[in-house]
Amino acid sequence: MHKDRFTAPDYYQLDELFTSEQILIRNTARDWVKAHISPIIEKAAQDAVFPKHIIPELGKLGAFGPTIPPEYGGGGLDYTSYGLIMQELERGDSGIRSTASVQGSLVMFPIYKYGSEEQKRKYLPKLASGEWMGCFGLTEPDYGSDPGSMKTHFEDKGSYYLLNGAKMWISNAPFAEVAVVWAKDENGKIKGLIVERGMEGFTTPETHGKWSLRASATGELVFDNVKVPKENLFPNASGLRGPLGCLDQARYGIAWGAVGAAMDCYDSALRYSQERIQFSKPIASFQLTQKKLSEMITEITKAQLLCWRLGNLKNEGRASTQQVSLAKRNNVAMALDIAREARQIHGAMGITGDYPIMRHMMNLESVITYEGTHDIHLLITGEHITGVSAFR
Ligand code: TGC
Ligand code: FAD
Repeated sequence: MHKDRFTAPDYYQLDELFTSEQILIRNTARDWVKAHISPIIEKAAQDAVFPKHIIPELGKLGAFGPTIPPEYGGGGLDYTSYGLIMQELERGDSGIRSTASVQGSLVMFPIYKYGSEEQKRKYLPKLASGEWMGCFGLTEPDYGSDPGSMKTHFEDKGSYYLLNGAKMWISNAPFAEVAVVWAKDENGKIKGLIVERGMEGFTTPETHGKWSLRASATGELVFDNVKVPKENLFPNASGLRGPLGCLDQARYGIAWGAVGAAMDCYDSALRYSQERIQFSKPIASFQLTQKKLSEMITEITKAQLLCWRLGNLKNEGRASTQQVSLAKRNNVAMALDIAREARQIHGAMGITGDYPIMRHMMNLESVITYEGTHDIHLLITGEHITGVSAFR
């Protein structure tokens, strides 16, 4: 891969809207990505290997559970700082941001929000440092957009719960020590359980052959009569609102992360267009190239503003599920469009691993599907503005 010459676009001087602490956090993450992700990510993606050696470094960076209070090992940061970290990680690669999103928003957050004090003390510090990695099991082979119809279930056997079922498309599953699993009790109520690697009957086969998020490990969670200790049930989560509440956190991080991927594609396309000569001129001098680049920076700037405002609303505890949905949907689609246009500007070089474009583009095909598909988020907005649900 070419040397990472990334320069972040800031067309509307948005840096003036962040605090000096937020800028420091953002720049630390930016420098870390340049030093530790850019040199290795292309090979990791080509080889379809998650670079596990970065886990302790991500922990030290504070990428796992940035908003969790320090008494549990988290960073105690505000949501804008959290978003900026996700932006920088996804600038490096969506798979790296995914790993951090799952750990922080989908594993640490539910333990913090729904867990007992013992569960928090046992799991959160180790997850924050990366000593343990976690995964989040909601999706099943037959239930993706409709998680409320899940089949995975458990029975109360007196001294333990007996868990049966299967989850599919689970990020971090192949190596996670801890799985936050959503399953139905005997009354059909959705509850959350913490399942640990090593419990008899629990396996995590890896999903191979992905053309997307190749530097992130994805797998299944299979529960065959797994005896889960009673103390591993979340005492404070009941119904679909438990897992959906976690998704709001992760979707928020994705809205920021997608901006990072878009910025990387734009930055690369701008530089390439200034350096690539055709018809005796840089291709940046052609109107059609300028149209592409101008539209890219316009859309990136709008998405940056959306994130900044959403971050402030979240810091004030006022960001709604629907506002998060709108930002996730808009920003991921924006990033994917920009990746495709950037690929055009790079010509044939755009399909190679010498540039990050194709990797971002393929990654974003997962990002536009997971955490609620593009169309599901449209329907969430549609339901909110019309008052009528179009899901069923
Ligand atoms: P619905 O009837 O609308 O809601 C059921 C209950 O949940 C409440 N609720 C929420 N609560 C908290 N946060 C939210 N975002 C919530 N959305 C809804 C709702 O108020 C209700 O509560 P109650 O108490 O009245 O029961 O549910 P529905 O079955 O009609 O489904 C609605 C729909 C389609 C929007 C929802 O199910 C959905 O979001 N589907 C998409 C599924 C999804 O996003 N899956 C993601 C899996 S995890 C993942 O992809 C990780 S990728 C990680 C990575 O690598 O980065
Ligand atoms: P489906 O729900 O089958 O949808 C297929 C198509 O039908 C989509 O276009 C969808 O928009 C459309 N559709 C569905 N319902 C409607 C409707 N009512 N109206 C209109 N259109 C509709 N899940 C986890 O639980 N944990 C994870 O860690 C995780 N990681 C993932 C990592 C990767 C790389 C990927 C690709 C997925 C991951 N997922 C994870 C699963 C992800 O959340 C689901 O793929 C997603 O929710 C969509 O479900 P589905 O793939 O079953 O698609």
